[in-house]
Amino acid sequence: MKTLVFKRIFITGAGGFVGSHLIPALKEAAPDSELFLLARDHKPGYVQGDIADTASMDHVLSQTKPDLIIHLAAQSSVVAKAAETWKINAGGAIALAQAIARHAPTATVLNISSSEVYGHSFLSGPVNEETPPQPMSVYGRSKLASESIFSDVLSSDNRLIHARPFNHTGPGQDERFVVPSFAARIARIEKQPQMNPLTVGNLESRRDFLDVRDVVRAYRLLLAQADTLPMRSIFNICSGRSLPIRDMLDMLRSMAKQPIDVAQDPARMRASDIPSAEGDYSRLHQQTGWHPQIAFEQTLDEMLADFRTRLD
Ligand code: A2R
Repeated sequence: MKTLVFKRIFITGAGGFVGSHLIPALKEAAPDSELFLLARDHKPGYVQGDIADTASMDHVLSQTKPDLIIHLAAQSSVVAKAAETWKINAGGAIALAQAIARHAPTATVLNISSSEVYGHSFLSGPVNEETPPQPMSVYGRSKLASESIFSDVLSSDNRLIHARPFNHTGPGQDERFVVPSFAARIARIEKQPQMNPLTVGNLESRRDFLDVRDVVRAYRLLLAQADTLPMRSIFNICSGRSLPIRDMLDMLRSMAKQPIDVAQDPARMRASDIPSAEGDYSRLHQQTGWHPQIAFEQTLDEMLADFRTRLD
């Protein structure tokens, strides 16, 4: 894959789930570049800063002067408090965009948004980048706001790419999310059969699942071609098909070392506002040739193996 031309790369949210897969990929794609990894707390090897703090971002950007910013930091949980989600996702976009416009006015910016911006539009079928966003969650609304903030606040010489990844998962994701939640609990039942059955909520929703490593490869391909993109662009990153949560669970159950029973938990039963979320990634494919490469069975198998290892 093409080497990246950027020399000073600043990554927010570097210590999160996606960051843990992206940083090694960046080290390979840009072996001679300097990476500045932002973390909220003091940690060795990281630049400390609070994304939602204007002074903090101004200071950090004035010191690092990157030519590429990858903005992963977010309140990524859909169940977090509304004010906190707005503060980090929209407030963070303002603080970061302002600092970039001031200290890195010609840098390229990859803003990681979300498929959640489409919301209600999913009810009409697969969405592409021309589909009007109609977010139905605080998270989705805050991510859509972040897109507008970057577009408005950055300098016109900042090339800006908005990525809209769909549900991505893989080894290392924490149990707040549905796939690792099932995988982790199946690994526990294997160890402690008395924990059978697995309690579940609504399994009928369909989601467009991707392996995080395919998503990271899409980011890398977009960055490799950044100079050919318009100054403002948006890309869906998705598999192009939706899978019922029930099928995902059945795939995991078929990989388990013992029979896994399933019981519905009324406390977890919520009718989904979005019965099916499916995306169209034609634009990304036309631009970069990207297709998802990792079969979902492999993702699930590796996640189960990862939780088994952690339990050992
Ligand atoms: O809380 P920390 O120190 O672990 O850092 C998290 C970071 N973050 C912040 N960094 C600086 N200042 C803040 N106020 C702040 N709040 C959060 O964002 C963490 O490293 C990162 C989020 O990581 P995850 O929750 O694991 O998200 P994931 O799955 O890596 O998603 C990456 C992006 C996000 O924009 C999602 O909304 C999107 O992909 O799907």
